[in-house]
Amino acid sequence: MFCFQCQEAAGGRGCTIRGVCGKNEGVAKLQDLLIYTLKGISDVVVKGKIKKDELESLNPEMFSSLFMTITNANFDADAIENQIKKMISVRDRLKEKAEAVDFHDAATFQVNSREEMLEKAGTIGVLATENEDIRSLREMIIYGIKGMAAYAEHAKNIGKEDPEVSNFIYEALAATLDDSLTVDQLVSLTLKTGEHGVKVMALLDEANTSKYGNPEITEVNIGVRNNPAILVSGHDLTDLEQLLEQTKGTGVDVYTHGEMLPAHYYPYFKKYDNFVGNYGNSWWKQLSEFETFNGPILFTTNCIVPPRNEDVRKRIFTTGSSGYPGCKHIEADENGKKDFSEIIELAKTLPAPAEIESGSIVGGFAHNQVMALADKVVDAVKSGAIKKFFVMAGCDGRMKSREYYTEFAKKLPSDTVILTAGCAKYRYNKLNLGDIGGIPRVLDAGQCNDSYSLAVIALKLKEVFGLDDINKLPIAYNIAWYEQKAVIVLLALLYLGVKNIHLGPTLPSFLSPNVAKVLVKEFGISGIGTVEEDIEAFMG
Ligand code: SF4
Ligand code: SF3
Repeated sequence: MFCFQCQEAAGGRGCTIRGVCGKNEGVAKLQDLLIYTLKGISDVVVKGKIKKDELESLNPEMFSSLFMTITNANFDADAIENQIKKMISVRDRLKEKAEAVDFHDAATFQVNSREEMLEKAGTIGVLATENEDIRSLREMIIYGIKGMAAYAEHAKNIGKEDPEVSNFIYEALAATLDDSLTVDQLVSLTLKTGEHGVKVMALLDEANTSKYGNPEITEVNIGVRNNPAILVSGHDLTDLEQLLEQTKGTGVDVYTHGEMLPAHYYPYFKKYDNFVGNYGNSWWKQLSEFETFNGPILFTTNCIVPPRNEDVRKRIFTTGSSGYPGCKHIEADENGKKDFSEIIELAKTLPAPAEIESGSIVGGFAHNQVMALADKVVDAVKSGAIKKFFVMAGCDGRMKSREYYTEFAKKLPSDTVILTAGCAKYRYNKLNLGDIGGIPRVLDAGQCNDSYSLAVIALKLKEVFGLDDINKLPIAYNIAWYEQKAVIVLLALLYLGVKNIHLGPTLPSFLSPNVAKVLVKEFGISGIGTVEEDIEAFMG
């Protein structure tokens, strides 16, 4: 196996024996083959000039296949094998409708058993592209596409689609098979990926807010009540909605974990009085936090940490693109309905969660809420009460070096405000950093996809201050990344023209030295240094 798609890639180079994430060689190879199959489908769609309406039923399968290969989303070899088989048969049916052309091997290969799949996978992985710059760009595009597909899937679950996004996914995946493309062409495709990243985040924002209302300032309880309860993790709000509907009046409470925290900011979910609060912290703390939670856990997406404790494993359920061997997977019916009764029944037999924290945290600063405070914010900037905003969106992770972000937040001058989104926030959202004239110093917009809100806020401020360049705003970007959704967020920011982003805790292993040079030269991207030096440089 060879995988270097996330920030925790072994030795900063790539995982070769087993993933640091816990992914074993078989799963890694099957994921590679699934991606290869999707490239083959894209080859058929693009070269075979498949009509757009043929793609309607294919799009959601593409999204969920891509999503299954995101870091920490799906560890279930059987589920991935089944998806490969399904996508190969989809591919072959599609070929019958295609105008006859020469298709790539990805569109024609056949495998009849797990063994044949693993053998084939050994020949088509990341390292099959020999030129390291081409490999770097191809992979960066593919990782961006994975993040894009995840967001497209959430939007689709709410009934929103953007054909430009789905069409681009085929176009870009097919391009990663094209040996005639030059480095320059792939660089421009990378930016085009960012352009579609903006589109998909806008789409998901529209989907979420049209269905669940605009996030608003909300105090979220981080303590517990004395009822049996279910913990829901991941990013999918439609799963949460169904779970809340089904637990209503059952005496079973629902808590969020990790990236589901921002669900509390939406007006729609406030009507459920069994929707109690957020339990615990970011994804990587789940091993201990699931133990003390006591009740069942529902994963709607990444990030899953392989459970070590048998008792906890028995309480874990997955749905959507997530999966873990030995954990029950809840499928949707043809109308998207999911039956969570087994989880609810299990919850009733288990003790209430043990308290690990108490009090509350505040969030809900997505674009609409911040715009409602715009006068206040603009005045604070004009009067000098706020000197600078720091966008510290992105992911959290296990590495010790991420303590940098807590220290950074603590040491920032008191006339600065942190704008955050994604699970990166857990590094500083409980520090009590105070407020500036009633504006909290940590403004959480929501999930990683709500980084879109931070971009909207920046563009709005640019307008208000009458600036011709987004980079003239008093906003600095110090972003933490882990998995591929952060890749699409980053590419989206680059597309929007944001310069001088600091990216940490380490730069991606998938950047070849030459590709890294392009990012430094064209966009001013850099890594992180020490907290003191970085703050000085940012404030100077
Ligand atoms: Fe390694 Fe990350 Fe790939 Fe897992 S996803 S195998 S940790 S590079
Ligand atoms: Fe977090 Fe996995 Fe990236 Fe969605 S939940 S930001 S790491």
